[in-house]
Amino acid sequence: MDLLPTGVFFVKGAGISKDRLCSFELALRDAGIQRCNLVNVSSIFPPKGKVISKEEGLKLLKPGQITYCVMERNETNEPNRLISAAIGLAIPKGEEHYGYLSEYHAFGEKAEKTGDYAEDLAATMLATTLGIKFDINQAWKEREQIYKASGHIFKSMHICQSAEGNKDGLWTSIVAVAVFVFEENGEKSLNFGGSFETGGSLINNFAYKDSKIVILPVPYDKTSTWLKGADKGPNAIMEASANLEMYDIETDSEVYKKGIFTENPVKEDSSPKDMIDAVSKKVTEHIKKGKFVVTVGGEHSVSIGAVKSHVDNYPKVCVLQLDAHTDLRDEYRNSKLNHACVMARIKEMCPIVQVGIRNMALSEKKKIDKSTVFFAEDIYSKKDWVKKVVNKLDGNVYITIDLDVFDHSIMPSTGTPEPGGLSWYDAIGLLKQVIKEKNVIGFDVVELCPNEHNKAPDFLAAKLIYKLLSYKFSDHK
Ligand SMILES: [Mn+2]
Repeated sequence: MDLLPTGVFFVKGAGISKDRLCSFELALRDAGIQRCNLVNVSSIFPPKGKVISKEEGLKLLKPGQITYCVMERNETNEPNRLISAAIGLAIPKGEEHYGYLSEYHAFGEKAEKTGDYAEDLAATMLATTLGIKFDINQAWKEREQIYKASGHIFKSMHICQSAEGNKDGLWTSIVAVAVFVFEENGEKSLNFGGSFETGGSLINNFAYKDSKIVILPVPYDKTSTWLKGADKGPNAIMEASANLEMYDIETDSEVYKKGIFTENPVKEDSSPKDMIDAVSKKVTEHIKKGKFVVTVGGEHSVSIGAVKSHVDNYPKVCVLQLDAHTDLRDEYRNSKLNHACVMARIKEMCPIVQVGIRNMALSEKKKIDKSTVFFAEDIYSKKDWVKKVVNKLDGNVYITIDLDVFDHSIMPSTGTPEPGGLSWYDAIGLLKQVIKEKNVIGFDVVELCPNEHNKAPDFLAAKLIYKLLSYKFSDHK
């Protein structure tokens, strides 16, 4: 069982009763967590953890669930006695290091003071583990500036509940709680086989700085035109990747040793444009740090952002598209950013070569450049097509793979399955040659629409990614 929390949310509450226990229960009710079996744990904020809203967090809890939390409580039956309880949090920059939570309670102290104290505790604990130099005798507000200026601490915060003892001497209880959550969807890391063997948990085996390769999941599916479900693609590929052998026979290599780091998924989905901008921003960030980025969709429109980053950061880029469809419509369903328009947008940025095409509209026929389109039926009947494709590619090559390029017999899990597609060996034969002869600078794999009763296509997608990385990064050519 993987018990690495993906984040926390904060709640607080107060309750009054003639019984001490009842007042505590009422405080939990006020906080909204009375339905769970709460387990107090010590106070580490996990690497890559996120702070989510109370509303989001409460939705994840089921009645009776064993729920891990860091809780501080306080109580009194002395009339008018001021009580407070707080939880502080300090999160480091970067995703490798853990952060700290802290519990603190006080009597006769206002909420703000108690809250600041708890936050100070958490930040100072974190500062000591990060080696930040500071003077413990300085006031919190001054040290807060030093911590933040160090560039190591991303954020600190606190939550505090205070109350005055009931004037008639009833018990007054208060709680401040950080509740840990374990989100299943899209939160686990793609690990391509690594950490199950050693620890059983799905965390990155390699620190970001030691990783040559970054996997960026983008579980986006807002513009699909037929079957929905591409948003589940990245997670299905992640699950399948855990079953890969890390040794690749053909290249006699273990490419994971170059370091494969899986990013948190890009979840921006307010509009296609916002999603594309968010992808582009993330990919650029990694390219600038010298990483080779693999973007995992999601539907095909996620590629627009990924291609843009590569075009912006590399000279003379050309895109090799493997797809059943040309995706060259200028506009579809009132959107220029629909997944049916992806290549029209990419073509505005750089030259393209299209492979595996076998379904298009008459309007698209006018848009294709016959010299750079390789229809599936031509591939089926010709022997030297791989060479011809490679010869059309000029400059740095970015590859976008819509999984519906594969024949629907081996890849039925796409939003728009098509008969007559490429076999596994057709596809990897081409890709191997392209990677051997050209400088491939990045790629994406999109449009997996998983079917829970057939895992083979999920595995195909995971293996395809690993295979391409093996071709790219092994010395065996
Ligand atoms: Mn497509």
